Amino acid sequence: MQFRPHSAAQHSWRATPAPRRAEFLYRVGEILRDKKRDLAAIITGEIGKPATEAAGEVQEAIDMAYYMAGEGRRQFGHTVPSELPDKWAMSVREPVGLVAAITAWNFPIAVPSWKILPALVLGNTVVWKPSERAERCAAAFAQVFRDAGLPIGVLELVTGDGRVGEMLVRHPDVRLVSFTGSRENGRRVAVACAELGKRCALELGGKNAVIVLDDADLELAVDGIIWSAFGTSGQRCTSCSRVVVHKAIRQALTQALVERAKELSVDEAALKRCEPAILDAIKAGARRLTTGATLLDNVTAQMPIAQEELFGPVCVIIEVGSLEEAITVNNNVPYGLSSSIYTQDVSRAFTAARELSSGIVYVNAGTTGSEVQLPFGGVRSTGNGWREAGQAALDTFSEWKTIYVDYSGRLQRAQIDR
Ligand code: UN1
Repeated sequence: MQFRPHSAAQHSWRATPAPRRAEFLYRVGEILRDKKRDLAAIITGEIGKPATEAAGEVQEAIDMAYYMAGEGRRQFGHTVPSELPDKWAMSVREPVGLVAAITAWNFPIAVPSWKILPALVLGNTVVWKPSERAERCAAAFAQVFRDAGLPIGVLELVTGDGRVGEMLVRHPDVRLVSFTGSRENGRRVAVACAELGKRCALELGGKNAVIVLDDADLELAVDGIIWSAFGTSGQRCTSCSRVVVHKAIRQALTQALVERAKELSVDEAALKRCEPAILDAIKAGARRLTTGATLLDNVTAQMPIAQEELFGPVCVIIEVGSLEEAITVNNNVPYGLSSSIYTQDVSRAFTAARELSSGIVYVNAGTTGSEVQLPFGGVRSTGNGWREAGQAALDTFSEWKTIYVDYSGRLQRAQIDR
């Protein structure tokens, strides 16, 4: 057994006023800001993320630290009128308890920050199991919390493979599992949590699409597609892996994308993992337009390459004849994380924003680039309803307690005494 939760730490952390807890988060934010370059270098060294993107990822953790620190003095509940005289009615947030955070390698600091920081400011204690591919990043991020003076036992780092994750999920003291990873593993976490009566919050994959309508600003669309499909070598859960383009501009867009994709270099190992799926697609009639940052056309919406997440620098081009068809193509995949539409027409933009079935919609921007102050997460197989970031994260990492205070000095019966 590698992990023994500190119940004393849990009690005293829970009893620490939230504004005091938040002071640790402000310090975490300051240390992250001061060490931004060093941490980015560790990310680059361990997982190969380009320096500017690694710095952006640390910035996302800084943003989350300050945002959630602010929640130390908010965490609003509701105070509402009672239906009875001389009776007070209100609700407050309480911690869930011990949170197991299980995270992937591709955002080894930002995504853990989405879990750890809200969990802590709400009074939970956390045990964190990072991906085995990002343990140096995890050690460096955990050190930031120690340097901020976080009391011993409030955040524990445990390392190891999936068996350690499974042990944490099943650990009797863990009340909430916050998991980012593959759909298969997420399903296993969900099944175990259902059996054990635990809350689990899942962030699984994506098969995100950029829709380009015939009235779009093509140059802008090309920039957005190239960045969101091939940035991070396509290894974001928000990466664009489908371009859904109106037939009137398919040729022009494809040509421009090919020109730009040819100039890029990508993570070869990630591409290699995608090769079998690319070959299958070619057998099924797809045409490979570029090697390296890989674009394929002659792809239909139902082909496996247009349905399953590859998590690499591969993007397919699907032709459609209308906005309605584009929306149907966008929505008919197992995942629903991030969708984007390029159009200059405000009616089509708002129609798409309403009809696209995904947790995040971008208008005239690619599928990546979420900010910490709004919810992050998706529908269907992408998640299970809970969200990270924004005010929504407060719901994920807390329980509501409703408190009634009757100061009438007599028996008052709700619903009956009227
Ligand atoms: C992820 O890929 O797991 O919107 C997170 C984005 C980033 C977060 C990605 N802010 O692409």
